[in-house]
Amino acid sequence: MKALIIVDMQNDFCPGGALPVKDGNTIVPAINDLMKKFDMVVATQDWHPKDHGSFASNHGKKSGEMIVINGLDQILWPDHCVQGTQGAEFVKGLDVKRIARVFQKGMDKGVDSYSGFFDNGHKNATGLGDYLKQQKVTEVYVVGLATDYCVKFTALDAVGLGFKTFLITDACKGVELQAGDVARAVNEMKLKGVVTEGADRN
Ligand code: VGL
Ligand code: ZN
Repeated sequence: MKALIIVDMQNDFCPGGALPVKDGNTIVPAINDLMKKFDMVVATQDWHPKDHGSFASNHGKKSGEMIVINGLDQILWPDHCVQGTQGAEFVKGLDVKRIARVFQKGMDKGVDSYSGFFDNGHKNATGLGDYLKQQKVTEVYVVGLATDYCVKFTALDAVGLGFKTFLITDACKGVELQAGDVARAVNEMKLKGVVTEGADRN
């Protein structure tokens, strides 16, 4: 069984949002088309409390600065995807009725959670891995936002959990804080066993 994992297709990661990924909204049609080809579609949702430790505003610092939280390096971000806000909602036009289950992440203010499977300290699981295994999923296809953060860590954890893992490159977009971040993320995923392909695969 194959599953499509849609990562963080939320208003705050799209143009006009709090942490916008350039052209983030433009992959919605490609993702909607892909959903029709999968029997199993799941999604992740970044879902932070207002006092989340990844928010620069909670430390009197600027976004982009680095700090250490509970022993883990943390890039500080603008406030984004606050639980229950419009910015945390799935982006308009996404065919949400095809999503079987949504896995929320980033609720613990003391640790960020880029991957849809585990927090950044790999201490707590969201339930996504167990769910996919219960559903007899062996192959996962990862799409969404952002290639160089949540998509990357979701794909790497999928490999670590033993799923055959594909990245559909033209249904992802990256933050690109530093020029080249997306290319580096894709290379790292490939080196660690993720197979990359285009959305026109069949
Ligand atoms: C993300 C930064 C902070 C992402 C989430 O979805 O890639 N990036 N929180
Ligand atoms: Zn976040």
